[in-house]
Amino acid sequence: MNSLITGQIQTVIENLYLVETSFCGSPSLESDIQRVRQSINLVKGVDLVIKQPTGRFPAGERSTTLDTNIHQTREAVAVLETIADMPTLKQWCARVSTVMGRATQRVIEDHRTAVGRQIQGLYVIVDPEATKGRSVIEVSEAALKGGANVLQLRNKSGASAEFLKTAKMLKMICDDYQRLFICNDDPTVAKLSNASGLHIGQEDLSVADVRQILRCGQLVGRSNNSLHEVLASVQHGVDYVAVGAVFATQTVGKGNRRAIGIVGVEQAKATVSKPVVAIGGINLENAAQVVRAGADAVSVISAVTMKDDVQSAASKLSDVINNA
Ligand code: TZP
Ligand code: MG
Repeated sequence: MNSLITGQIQTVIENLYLVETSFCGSPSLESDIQRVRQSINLVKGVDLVIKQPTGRFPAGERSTTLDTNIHQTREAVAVLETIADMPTLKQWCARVSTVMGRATQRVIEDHRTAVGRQIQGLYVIVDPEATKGRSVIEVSEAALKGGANVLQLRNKSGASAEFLKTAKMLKMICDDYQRLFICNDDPTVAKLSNASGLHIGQEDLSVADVRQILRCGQLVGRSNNSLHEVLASVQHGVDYVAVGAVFATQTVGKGNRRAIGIVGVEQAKATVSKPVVAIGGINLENAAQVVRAGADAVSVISAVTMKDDVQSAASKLSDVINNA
């Protein structure tokens, strides 16, 4: 066997080993990687002494290292597939590719779960129709200063070029504050602005459709007005569920939205493991009971963006939410 092939196999094996030892909490994937790595010894004509790197990575570096090692494994396999002419070696490459596909999927899911954990506390939606004539940027920045953890841009009437421009600015501002920026409705704007996620409603494109447009690490959240809708959203693979209207509201044309009440929040929280965002008619007076009902995040429009002092309103509300 020529030394180029031997070298590539060695690279694949070493990277497989690093991927395997970096995966914690996924025993089945770990053992599948180990099996495919060890099975190189069964490939006819391959006779090499496998040197194994030793040691695990510090926890903090694990995810970036894992990404790199998966990428390097896939690249080395691609080279090997091109230069190897032995059928059994080609079959081994195909098995490595399959396992690395699963590893990639797992890394993406872990990443979205970690970002999803930041869907908590005060979640402010900024809609140019509900800012009392002030700019979306000004209102958003005040909400962030006041303690909003998540900011969503909602724009039902503006042109998409303007929507994208504002989304890009808000993403930069949210990055400065280390908060999540979520884009409403439009997966293309969410993708181009590199938003942390996209929020869709029941009548928007499906979760599967928007995932085809979004970057793989971006979250998808969806609005739900019943437990049935919540379950369907989770089934379709959303990263968080919004439930509401909790209380009746007149904001942004939601006057006809059925009020699900505190019990609707409790039911959602008891049923799903994804973060639950409560929305609709929530204010300083009722926010604590919404949190006690299990909401991970409390989403509001008028209780923050329609107030004269947006920062102070956000600050008081986030205090209530965080202390509930
Ligand atoms: N979805 C369900 S209720 C609602 C949306 C967008 C409006 C929330 O606004 P407010 O002022 O917090 O009740
Ligand atoms: Mg929508």
